[in-house]
Amino acid sequence: MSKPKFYLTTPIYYANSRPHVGSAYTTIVCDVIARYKRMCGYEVAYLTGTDEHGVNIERAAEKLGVTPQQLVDKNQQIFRDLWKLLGISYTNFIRTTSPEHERAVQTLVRRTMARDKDLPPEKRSIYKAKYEGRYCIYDNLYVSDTPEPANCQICGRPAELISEENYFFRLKAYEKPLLDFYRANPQWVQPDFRMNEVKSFVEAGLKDVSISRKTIKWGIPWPGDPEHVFYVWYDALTSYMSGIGYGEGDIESVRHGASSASAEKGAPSGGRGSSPSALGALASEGLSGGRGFSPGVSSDASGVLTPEGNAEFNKFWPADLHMIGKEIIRFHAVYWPAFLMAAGLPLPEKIFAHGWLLFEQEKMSKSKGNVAYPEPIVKAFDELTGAKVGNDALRYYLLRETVFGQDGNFSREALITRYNADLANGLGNLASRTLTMIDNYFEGVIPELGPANDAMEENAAHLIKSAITYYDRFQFSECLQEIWQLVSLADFSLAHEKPWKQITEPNGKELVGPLLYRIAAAIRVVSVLAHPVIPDATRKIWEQLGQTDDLDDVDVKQLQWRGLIPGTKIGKLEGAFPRADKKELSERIEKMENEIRNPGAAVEPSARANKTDASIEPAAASTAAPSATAATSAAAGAAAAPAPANAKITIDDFAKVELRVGVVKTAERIQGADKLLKLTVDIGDEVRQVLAGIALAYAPEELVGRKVVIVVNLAPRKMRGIESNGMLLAASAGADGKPVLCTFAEDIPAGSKVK
Ligand code: ME8
Repeated sequence: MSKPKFYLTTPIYYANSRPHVGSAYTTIVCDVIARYKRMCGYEVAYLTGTDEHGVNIERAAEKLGVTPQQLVDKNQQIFRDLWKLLGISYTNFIRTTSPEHERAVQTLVRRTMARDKDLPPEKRSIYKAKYEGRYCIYDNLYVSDTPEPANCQICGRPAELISEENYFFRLKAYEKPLLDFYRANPQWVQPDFRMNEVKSFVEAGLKDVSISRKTIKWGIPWPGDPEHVFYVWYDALTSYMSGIGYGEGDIESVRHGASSASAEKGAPSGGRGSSPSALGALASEGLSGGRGFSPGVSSDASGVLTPEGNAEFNKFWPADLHMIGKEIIRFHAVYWPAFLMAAGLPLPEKIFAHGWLLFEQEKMSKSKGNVAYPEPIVKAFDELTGAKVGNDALRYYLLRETVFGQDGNFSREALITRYNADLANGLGNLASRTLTMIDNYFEGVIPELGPANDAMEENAAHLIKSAITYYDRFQFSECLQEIWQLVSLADFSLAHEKPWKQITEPNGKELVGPLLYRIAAAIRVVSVLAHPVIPDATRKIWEQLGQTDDLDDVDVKQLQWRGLIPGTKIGKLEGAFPRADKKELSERIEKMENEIRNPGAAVEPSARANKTDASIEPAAASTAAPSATAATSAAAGAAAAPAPANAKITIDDFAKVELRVGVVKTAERIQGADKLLKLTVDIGDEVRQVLAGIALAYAPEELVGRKVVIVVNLAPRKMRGIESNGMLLAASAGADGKPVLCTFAEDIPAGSKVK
């Protein structure tokens, strides 16, 4: 019998920089769902990928002096490498610069235009017109549709003025079909409160959106009008289809405008999925919700969803789940269904918009630079514990700590605490003690349970059910709490019944055998239930319990506490989760993170403390640096080593450094760091925290109100666990390199550019 299908996607991540813990979060969550669904008997397609077009990619490449293609080629590999390190079981990876994707985007727009070709121009979904408005290049967001200055509502930065002729999508015409659709599918967006937000947004009125650009060169050419390239969201969203083979079928049918007719042919009955053109239908039939655009169309043996898709596409589309962060809900729950309605294609089954991981109360984000990276966490855990536990540690922490859907804080300390408490002292310790006793007292053979009617069995049965319900609802934290109840229960039994004492009694084996069976059976249940979240350790424990089936394929819905067969020989014993030293591990992670932020410049945190300020930290060093050259080279990211005194840089090199006038608002000493001061500096549009190695030359009080020169585009970094976000410029005088701050004799406002 063929398996039911389940198709889920992560967002297609921007390839302008490397992934951070935020991007890993969504990918890990999707991996947990994919693994869980496989254990429920589904055939899973799991798509992730990289979004490789757009201005932010062009800019990032320009800054680095490479072509956009070189940049995305390099970065997409970093994403893939990370997913490998994190054991992500994706099945498809789409790059938006791939020829398959380019073909798919062009096919989708052709299909849409072909369906409209008999409609009057004012009814067509796609048309050409002049666009003028403000656009945030960092978040790829239309901030306003008027030319007046405006700041981006996501990142707060000033948006750029855009004025050009574009292709537009007539989103306004989809207000009613969308609202009808939401009404007919009230749980389409999850959590529920996000569905309400989406509804209110559409109810407030939609505007048509531009879906092409003339000024941008880095994008997919518009079919038949190559001066235009696709605007990132039409391009990016289509990756959910190109990633599983849309555009790899009969493209000629679209090219010749025959797609609607042929697509209609195979549409499943009930008119779902391949309805007539949305606008045509709107105009002529007064189309309403529940008809035409419902999610849930799956291809059957005879059904061909669309001739432009290959067999994989026809099998897996529509997606069962688009998992995204809350900031891109509008694109997924408003634009995307409208684009699909216009193309007459079925809509995804569900969109889940989760909350943000915050770092020091702010959204972790590449553009703000306040990010934690997954690689140092995984590698430092593995190195310091001598076991492959880092991946599970990170996955467990991310799913256990935050109520899924809401925002949550990320903290390295909390991660290590959680690891030690729940994994090392919890499951790991329980498994290792139990298996060692079975090895010692029963020659490594699972003992009999005996005739006893067992409360543990009842508990386990109840818990299996509720864990499955939580998984089905994506309530991961609650699910893990539930599973760990069994760990606590088993722990309690051991502590209470003390098998190491009982075994010394004359009938010791009869007493201890059933107890160890009960606990081993509980551990087996935990291994299966927790497998989607901590795949590495559960596999290890599973094998140590002597289980031979592939854990990935165990049917979670058939799981039974008594599935552990007495007489089974246990495997080779090995601790699943060795304990981690918090301080040492935290320092190791920090050091590795600094190496990522400033390649080649990392110095052991402890070693740094022993050196002079000039070598403590690049940021502090610069204040005491011998010349401005050192500051600029560090700021340009060219490792911390100063350029040779006579080396020449180009004006473009210099232009990479953004210098501004700052006004010191507060200054204070840092306990235990004689030479460092912690300052807050007003740089015009924000107040930054900056650490500077000037404490021996300046008293904090004399700095408040003083104008300084600050490098504002230097990647933030931590010193003594405190973040420094910028660098003060100073000359250095005398043999001891005493820092003298750069300042201004004239009156000059904070935020003015220095060049
Ligand atoms: O938006 N907390 O790509 P992106 C939780 N290319 N999740 C986070 C996060 C955080 N601090 N930071 C990022 C794009 N994410 C587009 C998507 S889809 C067709 C195109 C996760 O690289 C979260 O899933 O900015 C968020 O939606 C996504 O990364 C944004 O990734």
